[in-house]
Amino acid sequence: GAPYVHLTFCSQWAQWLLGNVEQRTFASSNLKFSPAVRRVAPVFSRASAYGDNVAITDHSGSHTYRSLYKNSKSLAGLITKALTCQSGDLQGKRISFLCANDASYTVAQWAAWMCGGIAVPCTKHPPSELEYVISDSQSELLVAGQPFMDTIEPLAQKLGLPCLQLPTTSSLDTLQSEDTRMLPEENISDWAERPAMLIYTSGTTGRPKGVLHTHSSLQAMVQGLVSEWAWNKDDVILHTLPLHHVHGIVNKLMCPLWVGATCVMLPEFSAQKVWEQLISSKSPMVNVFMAVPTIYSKLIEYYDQHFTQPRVQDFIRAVCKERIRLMVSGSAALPQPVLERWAEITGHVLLERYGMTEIGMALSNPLKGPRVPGAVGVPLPGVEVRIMMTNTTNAIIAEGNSKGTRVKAGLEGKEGELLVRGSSVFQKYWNKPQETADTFTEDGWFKTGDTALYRDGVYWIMGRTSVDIIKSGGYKISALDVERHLLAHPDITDVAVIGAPDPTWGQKVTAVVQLKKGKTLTLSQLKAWAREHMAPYTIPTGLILVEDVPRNQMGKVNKKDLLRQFFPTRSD
Ligand code: MLC
Ligand code: AMP
Repeated sequence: GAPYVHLTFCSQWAQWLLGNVEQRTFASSNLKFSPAVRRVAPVFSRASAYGDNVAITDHSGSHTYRSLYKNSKSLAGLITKALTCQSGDLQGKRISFLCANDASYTVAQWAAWMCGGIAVPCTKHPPSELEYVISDSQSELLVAGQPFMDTIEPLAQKLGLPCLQLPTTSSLDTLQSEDTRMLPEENISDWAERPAMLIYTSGTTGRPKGVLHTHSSLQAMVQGLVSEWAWNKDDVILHTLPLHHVHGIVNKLMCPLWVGATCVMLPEFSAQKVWEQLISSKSPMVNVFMAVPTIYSKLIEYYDQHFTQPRVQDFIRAVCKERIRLMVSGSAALPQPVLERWAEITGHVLLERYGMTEIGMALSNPLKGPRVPGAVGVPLPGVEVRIMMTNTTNAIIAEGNSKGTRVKAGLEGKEGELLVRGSSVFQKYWNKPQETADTFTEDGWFKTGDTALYRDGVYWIMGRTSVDIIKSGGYKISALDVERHLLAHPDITDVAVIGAPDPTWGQKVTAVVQLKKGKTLTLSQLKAWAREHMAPYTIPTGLILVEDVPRNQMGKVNKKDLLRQFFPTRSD
């Protein structure tokens, strides 16, 4: 099987390395991956082949590929009309859209692409945060799905932008009665390098950055997963993730739509609804599921509370085992107790994989073959990875692709920064040339900021290199951005935000706060204030009041010390 081949390959490379002098660089080796030339075309161009197959089911019913396509095309016509674009090709103009987790989201996304625009997916954030995304992306038109017109319309007015309202999801077909003569997408053939989507992501510094993916990089992400995880038209995936990040957009929506499969969309995550869908015998029956570790924890919690009878437990295990072909975890480290309990409950060893907004999915455990608990497998097709020493020598510890990995002699198991290169890597941060340049090496490798190691034939993610990046519930959160928000609170003088370890959430956004003299603040008061200003998942769920936030002579907080002080581990 594959793991054996992989090991053999590694040992050959190890021998090669042992027999070579230190100065021989990897760059001069023969490891470069040359992906086959691909025809690039957006996912909607495949819809006609799937005609009346059900693409999406949501709260409003079923939506076929044909209806999604036609409705998107009509909306594309309306967009070009609203922007008085005679050619029908918006040439990369940004279209921001806010839709519920249902078929309207895909219609808005496809429409933006059909008229040559860049799709900017927004989510239910407070108006100030939405305004930031719309302004930063220099969007020229807004699309509001139901029920978000009340949120989007005032922003459109404030920013002087046209705004289109979608009909309710059950009446999306009424779009087709509009006069839409411009049918732009048929005139576009140069999809490959066309920019396709801006996804906003937090970094260590500043406000969230727009990550620009081209149609080519999106297609590379999709095709890598379709081939490795054997997506096919009979698959039915249950979708419960937010639609402004790659996990929800690419892995769980674009992949099924690429192959003509069905996506069952829930409006939001609910442990009860997910269990109902997983074991329901109503068609379409779910056979693929993907989620962040927090969701698996919450599903286990629900199971332990509600499915206490052995007969019910046997039934659940039998149904999951028989019907479901693939269950995936990603976006944050999967704790081993969660993996083990999930295997007991459902009979499925979760397939853990590693990815990032800027690169899509990079590393994955195998669909078939042993999945190593705690590891994230090996590179996906088309992805090259390196582990680099983070000290000044910048030496390569390991380098690999889907065919194998070689490790520098004596350095197996040594930690370093993970670098990624390949066709799924993003093009640039929107309007941020310096940040873009800083995040790539001179020879084009993307620096992930994750610490990794390679051991026993697989890669392991050991955490972030920066303490200022927090992962909670699978969301990436910038501690500095949270601090920036909290400093605007009238009673807060100083603050340091840390990610406290948490078994369910991965990390908890915890604010260490110094108040103005004579002021008091409770966590619930802080949360209530923050709801007006901050994205919900960035709001602190822990508050520690201190006399002074400890700062060194340079004015810096040592967050590792703070973490040790307030959340000591057994090794401290
Ligand atoms: C939130 N709460 C916490 C908490 N975080 N409590 C303790 N500790 C924490 N860390 C509280 C909230 O304040 C709230 O309380 C209550 O828990 C419910 O919060 P919620 O956010 O409404 O929870 P829920 O709706 O259940 O959502 C949980 C979730 C969601 C896991 C479904 O976080 C989610 O969808 N995460 C997925 C993110 C994602 O898609 N990431 C992918 C990024 S792409 P109160 O008091 O306010 O009710 C990427 C690349 C890749 O990473 O590799 O995939
Ligand atoms: P985002 O920027 O929101 O796309 O989040 C990407 C980050 O999530 C990565 O840089 C990792 O830190 C983290 N991540 C994703 N998958 C995993 C995983 N399987 N194990 C550990 N961390 C992960």
